[in-house]
Amino acid sequence: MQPKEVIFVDYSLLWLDWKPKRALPAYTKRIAGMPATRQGKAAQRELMAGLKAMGAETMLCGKVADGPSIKLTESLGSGEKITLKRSGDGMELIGSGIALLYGVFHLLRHLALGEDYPEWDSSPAYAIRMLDHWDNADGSIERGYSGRSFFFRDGKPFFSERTRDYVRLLASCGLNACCINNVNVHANALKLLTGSYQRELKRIAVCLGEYGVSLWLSVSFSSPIELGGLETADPLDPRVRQWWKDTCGKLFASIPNLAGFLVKADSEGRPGPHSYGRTQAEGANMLAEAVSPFGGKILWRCFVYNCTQDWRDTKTDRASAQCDHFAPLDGQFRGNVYLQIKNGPVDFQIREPVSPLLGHLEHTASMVEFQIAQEYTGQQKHVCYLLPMFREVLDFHMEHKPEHDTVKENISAVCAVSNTGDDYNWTGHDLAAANLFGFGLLAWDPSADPEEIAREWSILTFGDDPVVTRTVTDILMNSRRVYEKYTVPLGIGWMCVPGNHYGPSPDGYEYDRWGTYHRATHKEIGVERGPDGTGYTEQYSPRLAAMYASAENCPEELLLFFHRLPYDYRMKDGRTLLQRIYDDHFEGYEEAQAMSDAWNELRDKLDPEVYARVQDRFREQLRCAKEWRDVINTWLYRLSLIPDEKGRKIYM
Ligand code: GCV
Repeated sequence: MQPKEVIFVDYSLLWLDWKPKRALPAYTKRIAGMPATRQGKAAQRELMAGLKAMGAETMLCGKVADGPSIKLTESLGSGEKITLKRSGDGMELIGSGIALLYGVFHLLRHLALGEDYPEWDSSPAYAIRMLDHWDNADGSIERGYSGRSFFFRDGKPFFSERTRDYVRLLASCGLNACCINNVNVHANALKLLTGSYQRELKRIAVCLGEYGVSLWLSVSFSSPIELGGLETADPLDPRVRQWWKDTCGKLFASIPNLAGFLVKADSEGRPGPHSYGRTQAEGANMLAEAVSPFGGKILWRCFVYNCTQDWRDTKTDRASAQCDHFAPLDGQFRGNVYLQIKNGPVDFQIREPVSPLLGHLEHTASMVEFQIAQEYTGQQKHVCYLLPMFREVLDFHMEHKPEHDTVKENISAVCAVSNTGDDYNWTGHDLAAANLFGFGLLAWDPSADPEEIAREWSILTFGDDPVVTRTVTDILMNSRRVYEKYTVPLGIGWMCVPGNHYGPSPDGYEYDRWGTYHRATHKEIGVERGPDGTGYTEQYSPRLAAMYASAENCPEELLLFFHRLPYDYRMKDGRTLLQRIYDDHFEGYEEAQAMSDAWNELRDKLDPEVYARVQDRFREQLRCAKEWRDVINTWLYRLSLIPDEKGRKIYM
């Protein structure tokens, strides 16, 4: 007799690891309805498996059930809209196959949270809710902090059961698009466009499709040269246009569920239309035309700036670059181009103003790009829950129109740079999984409450002990402000170690080419961005421009983003600017200590391995927070020779 095969899953299932429930409503005993589509069938399978894991003795009943049941009513052609309604003593889910899947995950989540009849009538706010992987073909991940890629291995796309579980995780929080490779397209990844990896890509694509997740690829603008043997990638050259059309014809025919391309062009050394004297619109439109016969779309990144700036040049302001390049082109992009815009004007710092470009596109589809990979926010060694920041951005009024002028109403899609890898817990820090889960829920409903999301995530992940839930929710909700306090002050950003972006180095980027300067002297710090400075504030609507341009009216948390100020500048509460920075750093460290202590209190309430893993991360967070505190405070003291008013230790 063959030994029975045992399958070991060497990773956690995160919030999909349904816990047994003491009491479940009677309707969980029966599933009625017979979905016909692949996604509908996946919904039924997930429902069955989820209920069983919660301890229900569920059976499939065919079209109708005898007694209270969960009825899956598949209605074709209704998009992603889902209705969950109480029907007698049971529940009925009505929607297309994919909508049923979203509905099933909603039902399971709410049963796990203890709600008996979670009625829901919902459509997602955006048709594209996406994760962008910066995974390289060799399996490494640019800005990856949780292991290696599970999409690529040994230079090729790679499929495993983990791919399926990842896609389940995405669908369970409402995400429906995934770009699997890095926007910096290196040698091996170029070949994704050719027939070389068709079989592997197809497997991934089919698996994604079963859970309603479309596949996207990052492509290099100069592929016609690198792969096609042409001497140019000029978007107006007929040979280049034909090459893209032919390549797309073959690719879309062989990869089902391929939705389009993500493109980083003319950005940080990547090739793009500017090399040929063409505009960003001409570049994007050429690709848009090539994918259009297949219903494809082009996501065109707006991260275009001069990254070879001379630090002596005090006129060029990196923050202005995106608007300078893209605002004048509004209306010139084809209908299947989406401009992908980072949430802030610079680069995913812990505090930036909202990118003004998000208010300038009246006639062009746009999407906001967040980063849940914690590149500048503690690299998944520090806890930093980013949902409150994302909500601030989405709720921000751009004030160019009398109404419907918030970012969430202006954009057509959302994406985030993924924070996942092949670590056991997917995200390095166990608490970083809240960013993944939360981003999905917020992408579905941009009005979702970050605190409620944190609470739900905690219960689904750690169980429903109220002390654990309160503690974890508090840690998450405080974490961004704490991180901000002990790292970079008042919106000035950067000051991190060049290259890897972890830990303090206040002058690290100061004489470099990346355009991220603080220009601190013994008297003052910051770059003036009002009309008498770089003029960046003028990119906002008049009221916002005036508000940001005045140090007095500028929101204090952004004061040093917009202004160059003396250390003795008086803050609203009467403290000097410098004292506020000293205080923030001392307090930030203490508050990080308090978060770590709070976690330690949960020792007896959590799985010992999870507890220890997170405790380890807190140890590193505290070490690093102390480093930030002492380096920044000492550096400022050495420049200014102004001591801390409270006489705390600063090093000489
Ligand atoms: C993928 C920052 C990061 C880069 C990243 C780039 C981008 O500069 O440090 O690693 O490249 O942003 O968003 O394209």
